[in-house]
Amino acid sequence: MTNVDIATIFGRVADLLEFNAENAFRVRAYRNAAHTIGSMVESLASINLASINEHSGRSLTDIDGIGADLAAKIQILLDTGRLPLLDELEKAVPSGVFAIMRVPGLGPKKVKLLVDQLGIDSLEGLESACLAGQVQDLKGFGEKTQAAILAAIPFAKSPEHSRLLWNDADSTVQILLAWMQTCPQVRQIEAAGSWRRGRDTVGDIDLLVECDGTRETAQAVMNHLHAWPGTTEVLLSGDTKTSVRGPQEIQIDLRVVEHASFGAAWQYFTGSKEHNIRLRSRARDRGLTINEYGVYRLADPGEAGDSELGGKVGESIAGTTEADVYGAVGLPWIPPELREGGDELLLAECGKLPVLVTLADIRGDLHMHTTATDGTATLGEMTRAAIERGLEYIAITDHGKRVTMARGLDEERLLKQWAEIDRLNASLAEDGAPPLVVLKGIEVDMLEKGGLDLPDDILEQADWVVASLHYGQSQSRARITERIIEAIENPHVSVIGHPTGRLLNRRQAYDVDIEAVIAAAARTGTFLEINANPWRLDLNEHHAAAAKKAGVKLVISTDAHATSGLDMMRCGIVQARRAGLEACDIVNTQTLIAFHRAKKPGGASR
Ligand code: DGT
Ligand code: CA
Ligand code: CA
Ligand code: ZN
Repeated sequence: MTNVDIATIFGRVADLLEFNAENAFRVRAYRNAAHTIGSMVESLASINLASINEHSGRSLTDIDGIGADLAAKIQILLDTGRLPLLDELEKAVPSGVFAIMRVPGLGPKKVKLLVDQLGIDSLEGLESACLAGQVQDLKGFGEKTQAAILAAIPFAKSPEHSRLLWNDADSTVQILLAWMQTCPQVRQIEAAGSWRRGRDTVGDIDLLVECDGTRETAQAVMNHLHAWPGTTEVLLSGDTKTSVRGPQEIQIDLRVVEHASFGAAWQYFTGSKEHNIRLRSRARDRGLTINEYGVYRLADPGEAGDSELGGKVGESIAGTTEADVYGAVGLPWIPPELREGGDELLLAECGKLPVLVTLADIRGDLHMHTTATDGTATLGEMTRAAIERGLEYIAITDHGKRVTMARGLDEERLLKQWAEIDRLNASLAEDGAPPLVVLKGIEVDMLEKGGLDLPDDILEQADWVVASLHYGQSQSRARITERIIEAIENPHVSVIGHPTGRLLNRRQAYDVDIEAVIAAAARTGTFLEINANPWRLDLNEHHAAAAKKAGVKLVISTDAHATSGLDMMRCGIVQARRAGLEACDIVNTQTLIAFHRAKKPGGASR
């Protein structure tokens, strides 16, 4: 059981408890636990092992939001791989319910109404009920909701839903690499495919192993994958290739290659397909051919057809490393995040590849929540966690008062929090230079009718103002764009949070003229956020690249709602790298002094 498996199971329990209208606190406990566990880097299995080992004081209950009851459930899951509570809940619920819950906007409560009142038990049933106009008559639905559901059904049915979030795939990749390294026949192992390119979602995991080239060792390597505790099914098993099903139904493809071909295979199976097509065409222009085994001189270049092995293949000139493969066609090595078939070959050719931002460049995190609103850790706990992660500054940005569900802060509570931050900074600075500075921030909401949910005379006292749009997401494109540009034009707003509102696999972006937003941000010196939450990754790589081109600076923020959420910074970094961003494009790579200087003049001066 990986963290992701356990988080998925707890999330399911929360959905089903809510579906059954059980106690709201119990629902929230499971949902929070799922959230925390899903974003933890350290595995629950290893914490559990450490706690069994007498020398260590650590235990599962040390984790935010995990009490004795949940810890016991985690232990059962780690021991048996099953949770009796979930089995029980699932038995009592019609099987189509889970598919219906995937429709954006249909939470467990609404699904319950559909099931009870209309007897709907599948997406198809839901579709015909919408077409027959039955759904709009249910309490809390209406004509608009019915139309929205109908429009969202293809989205719920789409194969995109079988794609894993990058962060989930990444957890599985890390565990797999560690497992495969325990196989004595493995000389080298790497992961390729969309995971390596850092796509926001991953269709399947591609692994590449080098061994000594005999049939027996290849078989031993593949058997080792079959014996992995995460493998649930062997889908295919050939001489040098095998596919299995792993956690969260993800398919894992493993190929065994020889030393001389490892770099070529790694390059080939990293893709993207478009990138490879362009690289091959470049090779052909030079009388070469590239395939997954290496780069070869074409014996008769004139006959090089369009096929991958077109032309007579001659002498091998590269294949052991990726750098050799690119070098053979006169290019420097290209970072995987850029290999999408855009202008990367051109940039590589003229020596203009960007020096992509890395996690080590990050000095601050400028979007996070505490127990004052919907976070699970206190101001002090978030601060300590940030210091442990080597950050130099953070901004506390709890919700403004519009977000009533999260007990959003009114003027009085916000000023109280800021006074607490002043005291905290003073105590951090007691023994000389403080390890970290806490900035007084707020995440204000752009109201449905326009304007923000806190007044300017409060915002002008903030060090940092994130403005986000959480409500009225189905308004027209013109209206939403207008609301966001109004916020951008407010001199106190430093940055627009998760500018398009998308939630991967769950909710499409709201309809917004992103070009107009970028232009307004450029005009006013307002920053745009790359929200690092694995569900959001918003701005996406295309928008972030467009923002850079327009001269807008970006901020990569975790939007952490728990201490473990701070570790999601790396997901945002991957997205920024896909956008071709360098450290100088990202505001929170700056020192605190430079950061204050870079901010919009309307912000508070210190
Ligand atoms: P995914 O798994 O859907 O998230 O995306 P990828 O990019 O990982 O795609 P996948 O797993 O089908 O294949 C991995 C890489 O292998 C892909 O990026 C490029 C390479 N590849 C696979 N099939 C072909 C092919 O038919 N032609 C070429 N040129 N490359 C291929
Ligand atoms: Ca793949
Ligand atoms: Ca694959
Ligand atoms: Zn937030």
